[in-house]
Amino acid sequence: MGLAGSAHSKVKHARILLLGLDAAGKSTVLYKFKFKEPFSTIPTVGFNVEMIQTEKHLQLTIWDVGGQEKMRSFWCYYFENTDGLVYVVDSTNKHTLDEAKKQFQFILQNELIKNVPVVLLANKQDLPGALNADEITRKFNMKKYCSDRDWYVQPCCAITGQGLAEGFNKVTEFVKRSKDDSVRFTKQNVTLKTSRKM
Ligand SMILES: Nc1nc2c(ncn2[C@@H]2O[C@H](COP(=O)(O)OP(=O)(O)OP(=O)(O)O)[C@@H](O)[C@H]2O)c(=O)[nH]1
Ligand SMILES: [Mg+2]
Repeated sequence: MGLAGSAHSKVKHARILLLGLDAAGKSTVLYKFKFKEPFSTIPTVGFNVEMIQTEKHLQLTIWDVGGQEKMRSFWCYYFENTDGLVYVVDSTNKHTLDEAKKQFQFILQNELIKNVPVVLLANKQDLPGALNADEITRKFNMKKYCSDRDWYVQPCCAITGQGLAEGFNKVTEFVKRSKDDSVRFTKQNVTLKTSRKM
């Protein structure tokens, strides 16, 4: 895990995976955040990918993978080298929340996603009956299932764009922190190895 960058550019790149069940609002999130304009979507077959610069020196490559049932078995092919996971849920749909939780926990168990920071977007907050961030946190058992990583639950509305900047700022902060930690860890390892030789 880490940020990629070229020797000639100061801009680092992080790979962000945008997952969630079909109709959770992933593509609406992606295009509203990128273009700041209303966007009408169709169900994603395969994936969409967009690059968005969230900071002067950091570019996120965001992979939005279709969430229909037949697509979910392909999610794992996108896991490698992921720096941050953004998981989108339809906070109003009581019928699909259990399945959304099951799929979420299944993703977290994958070795390739181990320790990858998570932002859960509690989407569709504009609709009546939407569970709020606290309710989603409890429903998804975040404290237990994300105890090995940075995590955050951000309420949002992909139609108006409310909450999206906050959600992606959080993932940016987490990714940068995990990069700093991995550099520190590498340096520590080098020091340990060097001191063992002496
Ligand atoms: N009211 C409301 N509708 C939303 C919101 N976000 C998305 N939608 C609607 O939800 C529907 C599905 O949105 P998509 O972005 O296509 O969902 P998706 O998660 O990309 O779905 P797949 O591509 O099938 O995995 C669309 O009709 C959107 O307009 C929201 O915050 N509020
Ligand atoms: Mg889509």
